[in-house]
Amino acid sequence: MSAAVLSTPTGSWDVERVRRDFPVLGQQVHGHPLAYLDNAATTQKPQTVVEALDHYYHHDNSNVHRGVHALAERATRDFEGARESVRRFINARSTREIVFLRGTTEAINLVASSFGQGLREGDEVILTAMEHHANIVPWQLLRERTGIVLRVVPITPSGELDLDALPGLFGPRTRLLALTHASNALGTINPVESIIKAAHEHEVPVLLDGAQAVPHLRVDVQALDCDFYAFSGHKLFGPTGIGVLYGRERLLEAMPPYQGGGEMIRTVSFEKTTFAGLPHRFEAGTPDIAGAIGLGRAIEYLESLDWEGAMAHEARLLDHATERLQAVPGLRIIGQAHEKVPLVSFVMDDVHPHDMGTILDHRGLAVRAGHHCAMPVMTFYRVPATSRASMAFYNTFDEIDRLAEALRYAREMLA
Ligand code: C6P
Repeated sequence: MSAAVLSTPTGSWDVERVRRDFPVLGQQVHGHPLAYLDNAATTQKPQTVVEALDHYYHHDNSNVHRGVHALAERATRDFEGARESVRRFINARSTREIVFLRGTTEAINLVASSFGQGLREGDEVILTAMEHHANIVPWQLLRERTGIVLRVVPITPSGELDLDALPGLFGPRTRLLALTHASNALGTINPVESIIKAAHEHEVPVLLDGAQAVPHLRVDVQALDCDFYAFSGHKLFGPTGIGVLYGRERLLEAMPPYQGGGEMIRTVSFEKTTFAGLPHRFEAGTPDIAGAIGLGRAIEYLESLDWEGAMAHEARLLDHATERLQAVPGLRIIGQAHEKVPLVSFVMDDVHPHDMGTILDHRGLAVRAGHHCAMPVMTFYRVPATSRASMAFYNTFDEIDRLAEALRYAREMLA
């Protein structure tokens, strides 16, 4: 993360105090203290989130929007309260623009399926070469159904978007630009403000995949002026199974429902069904009530932190990790963008990332090995997989030092 993203240069982030909020971090793995460096896959949950889930199931468990009894009213109040927390967190104009779904994947599928119904053969959608499969495959499925054309912004060897190529990709049939705010495989933070501006000059709406951005950056959908923003609760210190699609109200209003069922209707007869208003029209069936409440609590927890201090700490962790890992013989960092979220993807000569992951695990270091659901990125760098250490504000410099030392050991063992 560069200084441009941060407003405090140093700060006094009390990492030990914050770690006490996450009891899971205190455990030993294979006889070593756990160093959890797989935060891009999923983040750990603070105690307060676990307590919110526990409280909900102990006291308030009920379906929402249906009952008139006390439990149903409490569940509905807290579920809708969580929606308001999400709205505030990303500064959406209205809770009508906040759709609860299972995660980023479902949010993008919703847009591809519903917004996609308005697309015709020959219409174009622009993606980038650094997308997660969640922002590729739904568009390919739409292509199979409708005959749309996909255009792809290439990437440069440093792992940044080749923005010189972007103007040439807009055309009279461009209907949407869908790109990641931050790459899960490279860490790159894309300059989305200028990209959105360029797209809007062509009257093209923009969807941002925010799965890796929301845990690390302040996201303000009005300031960004994006049209859709998708993210997952579990990467934001909340539960799995809950995610969010932000959609500009005018666009959501014009989109047909995604799934049919209860909750999303106003009236049903065999002749005709009318649909509920936003956002319920896109939330068919019983939602993940506990998950939404847990996400709301995660957001309240984040709001209680010194966010600038957290970001400054993450930036220092990234600098430290980059420096220490670069010094490991035979190690190559994949993704050296100027602006990055705190993750380092790397390969080591003659060592398969999966073997690497196993060695690290035996030293209590949790990293991810694989293609990270970003196979086009792997193809670009001509590697089958990478190892990836991804950090959060509760990680320590000592954990990074342990990682660097274990990598040297792994090289001696395996290379
Ligand atoms: N990336 C990772 O280890 P879901 O699974 O719906 O919560 O999120 C999908 C997704 C979409 N976009 C990006 C940029 C992502 O990083 C992810 C999830 C995890 O990198 C699991 S593959």
